[in-house]
Amino acid sequence: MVTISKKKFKQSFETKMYSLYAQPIKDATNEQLLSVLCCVIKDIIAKRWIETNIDKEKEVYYFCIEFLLGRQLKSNLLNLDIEDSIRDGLKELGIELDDLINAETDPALGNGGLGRLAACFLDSMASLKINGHGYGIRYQNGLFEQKFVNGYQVEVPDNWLSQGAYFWETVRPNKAIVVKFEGEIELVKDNDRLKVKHKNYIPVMAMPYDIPIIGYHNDTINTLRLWKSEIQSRDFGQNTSNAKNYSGSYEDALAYKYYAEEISQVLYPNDSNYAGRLLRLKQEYFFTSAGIQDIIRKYRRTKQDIKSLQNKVAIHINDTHPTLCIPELMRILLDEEGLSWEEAWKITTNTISYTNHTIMAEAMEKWPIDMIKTLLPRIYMIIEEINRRYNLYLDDKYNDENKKQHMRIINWDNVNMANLCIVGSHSINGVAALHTKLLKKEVLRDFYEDKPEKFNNKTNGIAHRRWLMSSNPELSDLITDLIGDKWKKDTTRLKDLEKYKLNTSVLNRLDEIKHHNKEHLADFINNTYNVQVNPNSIFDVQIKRLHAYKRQLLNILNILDLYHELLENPNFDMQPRTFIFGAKAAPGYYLAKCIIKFINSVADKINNDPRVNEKIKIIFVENYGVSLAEKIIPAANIGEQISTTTKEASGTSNMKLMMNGAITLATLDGANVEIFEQVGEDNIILFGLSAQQVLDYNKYGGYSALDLYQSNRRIKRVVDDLINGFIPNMDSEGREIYNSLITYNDEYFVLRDMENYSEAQAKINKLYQRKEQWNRMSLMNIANSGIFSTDRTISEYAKDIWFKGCEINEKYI
Ligand code: 26Q
Repeated sequence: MVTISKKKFKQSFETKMYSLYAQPIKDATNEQLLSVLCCVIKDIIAKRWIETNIDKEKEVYYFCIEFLLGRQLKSNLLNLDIEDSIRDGLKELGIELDDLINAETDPALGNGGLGRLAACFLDSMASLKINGHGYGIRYQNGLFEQKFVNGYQVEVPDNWLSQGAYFWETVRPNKAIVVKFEGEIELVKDNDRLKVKHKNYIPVMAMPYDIPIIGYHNDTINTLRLWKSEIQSRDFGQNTSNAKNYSGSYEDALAYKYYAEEISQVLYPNDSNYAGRLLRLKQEYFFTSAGIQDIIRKYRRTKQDIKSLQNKVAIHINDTHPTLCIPELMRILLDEEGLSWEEAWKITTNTISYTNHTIMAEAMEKWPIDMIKTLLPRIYMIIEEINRRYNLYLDDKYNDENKKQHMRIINWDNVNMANLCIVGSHSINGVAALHTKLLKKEVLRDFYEDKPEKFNNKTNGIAHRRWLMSSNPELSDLITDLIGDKWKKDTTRLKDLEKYKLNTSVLNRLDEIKHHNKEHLADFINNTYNVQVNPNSIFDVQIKRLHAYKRQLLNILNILDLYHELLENPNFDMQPRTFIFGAKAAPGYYLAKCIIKFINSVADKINNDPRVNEKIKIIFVENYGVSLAEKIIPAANIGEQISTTTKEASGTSNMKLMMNGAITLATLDGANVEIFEQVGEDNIILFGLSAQQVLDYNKYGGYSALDLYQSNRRIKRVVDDLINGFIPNMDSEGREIYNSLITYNDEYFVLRDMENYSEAQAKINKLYQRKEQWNRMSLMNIANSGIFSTDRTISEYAKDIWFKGCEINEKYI
């Protein structure tokens, strides 16, 4: 553990300020002060960062095309246990730590759940002392910044590097790697063997930028290595003699620069709809090839037999985006290490494991073979051979043509990436119990029946250090006052809180803290959006990407229904509510954007109607992301987890909200099922179709949205509002939503679940009035949230997947 005295800290801070900026502290901007502070912290950790890198045990490499880190300063200070001394030291220098915390950019190098999960995993791997490192892409532009203009989402490029640099990163030019695109493959005879020669390829340099990942109160400092794409410059001594020969013209040079730099320029802003864009495929190969080459280079330095790779290295691919790890590792083992196919295949499959994050067909990656063949000729040859051998296996084992079609890696001139992952890895996991069950029984049934031992569940989690300790310090302190601080390292201890469930003064304390958090959020909303909200109202929160299956539409239609009820009957018994939405839509997802416009328009109408103003407020926060989540979640009374059952693989905002004492209002989808199992039926509000009902409707039909609309007065009333001008300026967007519900028969069962949802909301209305019971539910949620720490998730990955059968596994049992 590091310690730093206040005196030493102040000295280092001043010295750094002079050497970096040659100016006195009093003249520095907050950004400059922050950069100095980051440098001082990096100095403090440098030695241990180096030491962690001297590998002693098996290492885990977590490949993910996005890492949604959030701000790092506060979380680093917490994990290093130096927040107090640094705060005091800064104060004596006339600097407020909180100003620097807020001056940090929030790197948005991810879309949502998947990228944030990857960030939580890094935190937990370091905190559990696992040598686990991340590999990803250093996008020049992260996820777009969202602005609302007349209620419409407008996307503004994110420019997180505008301060010139990211203060936590260290660039390592000596570790740059060349990634080869396009060109031709020649097989040359070399004695008895065929040697592979890649000619006329386009070399792109992958430049590593390392970010330290600091473990909680331990000496582990892992690395997140993000690759930036650059032109290959001659200085780096890698042999590229077969590279494409440019004529040397100015145009050529510019075209080449553009080709290289484009690759890490921007994060794709989709989180559910795969569009087969060439640039995306370049990104996928770029970071997987750089990462795999990096791993092998490091391994070679240990001088161990390449055949033992699996004993020293575990490679995890997060969803199918890094699938090309599989043929890339094969390529190196075959072409560079000279192994036989069988040897290479065994090492590859034993090293690689894969997580699936979705069952939605439209999100499944399928790449046209022509695209892969041209962009990655050698990789395509290897995929073809994997496919050929797998087809032999299938033909030998099965007669059912349909089944075999389904399982092929190359099918209809496309490479099915999920199938390649399943075949090329030793472990396939889903992200919540229900999701894994659906994979086994429905989506991947044929593969499961073929190799059941490969399949397993790893229910997601959240980093409780960020999502409770750091973002909700008051609650965190109360918990420690009540049960001591062992829960910080073992969150299952939160269960000890249950003994206070009848203790009125503890329940009141909990209520007070929630109220403080709500006041803070209300101030923020008032200052930022100029809307007054009442901290005594119920804060009802839905924060996640905007997608039809997540059903923000169900939420807003119900609000509209409440509005009508209130207008009809001003004495309608209703606890005041503040509905809070935060969501970005993929820029090309038109229906989602229409829903944003609709929510904003309804908000505009209701917030400005004095007849209901005391009862309902709607806030749609602009540019929802990690930093906003940290403000909103501690203040939530209700977490809306209302996806169409079967569609949400897990969800993770459900866990964050629960851990902060919100009551979950949910369908039995994703990890909501497990939340329900943890808290019991008294402490969660459920509604909606069951998974089986949804599966049956999808299989056999039997649902008519039109019938429902025609027969239910209240449903008809709100659906008509989409097109009758009741909500102003909604003409084409309202029609689009209306059509999705009525013309296209409500694919996500919004109307089908509407009545049931509204009953659940009415139940909440009643419950909230019994304050003590409500607070007890809140306490029970916190007390039973421990299992949802990523510390639990990661120790399961370690035990069952990465270190299975290894000596160090004992640590995780
Ligand atoms: C694919 C191809 C081309 C461009 C983009 C993509 C792409 C990018 C991101 C596809 C999907 C994603 C992200 C998916 C995601 O976030 N899934 C969520 O993962 C969470 C963590 O497991 C779950 O909790 C959510 O249920 C799941 O929706």
